[in-house]
Amino acid sequence: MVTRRKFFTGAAALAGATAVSRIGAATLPEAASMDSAATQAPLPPSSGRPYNPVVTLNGWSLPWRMKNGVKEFHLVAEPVVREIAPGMKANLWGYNGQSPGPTIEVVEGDRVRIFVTNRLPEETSIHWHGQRLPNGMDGVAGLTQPGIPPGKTFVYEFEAKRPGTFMYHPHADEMVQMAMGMMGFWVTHPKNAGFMKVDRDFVFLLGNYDIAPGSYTPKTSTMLDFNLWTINTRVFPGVDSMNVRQGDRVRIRIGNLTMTNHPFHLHGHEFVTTGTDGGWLRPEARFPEVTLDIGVGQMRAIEFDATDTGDWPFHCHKSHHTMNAMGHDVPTMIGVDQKDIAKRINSLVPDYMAMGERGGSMGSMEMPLPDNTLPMMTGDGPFGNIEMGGMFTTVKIRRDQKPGDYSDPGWYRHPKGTVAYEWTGDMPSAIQAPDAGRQAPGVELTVRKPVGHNH
Ligand SMILES: [Cu+2]
Repeated sequence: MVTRRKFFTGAAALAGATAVSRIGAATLPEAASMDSAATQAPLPPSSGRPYNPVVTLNGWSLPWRMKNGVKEFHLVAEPVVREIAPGMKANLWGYNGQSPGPTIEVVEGDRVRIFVTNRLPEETSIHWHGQRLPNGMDGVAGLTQPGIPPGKTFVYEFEAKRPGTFMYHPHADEMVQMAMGMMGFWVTHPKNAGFMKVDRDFVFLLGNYDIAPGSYTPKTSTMLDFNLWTINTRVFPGVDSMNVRQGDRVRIRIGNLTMTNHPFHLHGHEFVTTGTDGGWLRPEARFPEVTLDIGVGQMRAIEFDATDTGDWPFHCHKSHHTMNAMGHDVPTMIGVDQKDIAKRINSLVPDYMAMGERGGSMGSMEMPLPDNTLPMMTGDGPFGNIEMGGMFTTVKIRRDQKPGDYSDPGWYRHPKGTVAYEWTGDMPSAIQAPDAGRQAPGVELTVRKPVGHNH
């Protein structure tokens, strides 16, 4: 829920007070704050032009106030504690209580004023990624403005000229501040609320973190070897499902603020890309597909008709990105006979667990975990372990999901005779193929797959 924040707390109070009094405290809009990582209901506009609000997966939209025809928002850059998934919390930097920060929703043509208060221990700025605006509002510290010093509040003001999908993030000590979780979503709705209207409009940002198992704070100098791949700073099974009604036109908007690309794959349906960083695609420029690669710094909007009921995965197709920490340096053991090996190693190393051939699968490992970390592939489903983590979620399509109801309907109940089943009849007595994992006699070959991301 949105909570009222006591504006002046702790050590930042004095520094904050100086900056605020210069503007005049009465003119600062309240900075709403969120204390939950759960998906919040869409926020319908309380004033101004009408629009169809979006739903931020495991996030929320920032309320505003209208002042003399200007939409005023208040973002507070500050340290936050974000629950990555039940069982793991991270010390991050974010906005208004969470990482990512709240989604900002405005309408094409709106005059927008954003107050940004810096409660971080270093300078920051906000870049409004993708917007047309005066150069001095672009938020690049050193180039278009001085950095916002700790304790100070800066004001950004521009007209939301182009409808579409945007992001915001710092352009000051960028590697550190983005590695710590500072980012947010921005949607500029079209002036005509009927333009490309959909029944459900979901948004989320892709993020990456390097948090060693058992620790709470990301390593900020990591360039490529991240171990947590997040959907709005959550990993599966902490990512909420997108719950829709059969027949709905569904839009999903994704922004990529990680350091690599993510091919997102939808099961059971084809989608079309309808929006890019630069705006909306005309119908004749769209083509159907089931996987879309989303590059670094890009935003995409996809749409599909939710025709078939079920629990349909929507996930990054890089298998290391549907995994949580710790799974990245495990050697390949397929083809290696590990009979008795666990027992023998266990006499030297307690808790050793064999993997692959005649060992365990990653999802079935029950290793003792340090505090504050997650199993790397997990998630209890109706048929067992889902063996996923990271950038994985589902679109749940139900015949009886009410319009406007975003609550989780639970697992899909399959109609009789529509689930893969075990063959119990006779097996053919064909000649057995050689055991796939074994080497043919006389061939000497040792293959060891490289481990990690950057070798
Ligand atoms: Cu990915």
